[in-house]
Amino acid sequence: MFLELVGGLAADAAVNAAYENRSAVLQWGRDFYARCKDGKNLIVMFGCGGTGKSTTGQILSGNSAGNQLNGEYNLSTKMENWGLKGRFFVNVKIPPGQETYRATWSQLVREIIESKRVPIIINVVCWGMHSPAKLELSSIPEFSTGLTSDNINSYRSRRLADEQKALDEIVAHADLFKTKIKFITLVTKQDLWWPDRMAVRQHYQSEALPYQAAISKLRGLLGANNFSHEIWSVSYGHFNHRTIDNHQIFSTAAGYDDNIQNSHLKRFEALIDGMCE
Ligand SMILES: Nc1nc2c(ncn2[C@@H]2O[C@H](COP(=O)(O)OP(=O)(O)OP(=O)(O)O)[C@@H](O)[C@H]2O)c(=O)[nH]1
Ligand SMILES: [Mg+2]
Repeated sequence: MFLELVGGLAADAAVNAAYENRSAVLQWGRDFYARCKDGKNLIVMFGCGGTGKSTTGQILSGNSAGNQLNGEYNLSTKMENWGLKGRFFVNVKIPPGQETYRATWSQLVREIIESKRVPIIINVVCWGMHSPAKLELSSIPEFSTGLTSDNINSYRSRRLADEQKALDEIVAHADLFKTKIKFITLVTKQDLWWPDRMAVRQHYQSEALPYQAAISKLRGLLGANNFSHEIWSVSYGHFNHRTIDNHQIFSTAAGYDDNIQNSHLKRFEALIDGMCE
């Protein structure tokens, strides 16, 4: 789910020497889109609010004009559709993740079922480091007693539980899918959790824990021939997460640099490229 620091990364870093960060991320999206635009895929993204779906979608669809990658969180309230109106065959659909707006999820499941394209489902998670919507610290229940490391942990644990619930919702719809499903778990926000990456890997990859249990259930329901699962992680920048009254809940990790970021983006590109038909 991420590159080991020794060996491979240095090699990748050399390959990535030309990648200058922000514009490189956007260029990466444009390159991806240019290659995949004549394919037959429908890329759909699920996941909780504030995990990075819109950001991923804008980048993957090469649509960087409106996306300055400035770390601002404008939560989505409607389905976003980054396909260019029938001109291209890669269509990126992103329903909003906040629970109040999730009615569109069932609409999306219907579209997947009716689509003649091969669906790639990306479940976007971020180790519970969901962006706080534009809220003051005191209005977030976990922080009613202030910004302490215990409170940050409980904010994150609750969101990790929400990520699990969101995955369970997809699993609950599994019997409706009548097509092969390519499934990616994309863990965004490496820049925030990088020092804890072993714990992150454990959470999403351990067969003994609920995340993989749900993936196994999905595989069982769809049949191993109709389901593939890959897990990867990325970051789109170095964005601290703050409340509207400027309390910093999550900070970018010291030591997380552009080479790590670009190497992972490249591998993600290769992964999704390989899935696109
Ligand atoms: N630090 C960091 N922040 C990120 C990353 N990816 C996205 N973000 C930030 O996370 C916030 C939420 O991203 P969005 O893409 O809007 O999230 P979403 O999943 O579409 O959220 P909803 O629309 O509510 O469902 C934004 O402020 C992004 O800039 C990342 O890799 N690292
Ligand atoms: Mg969004």
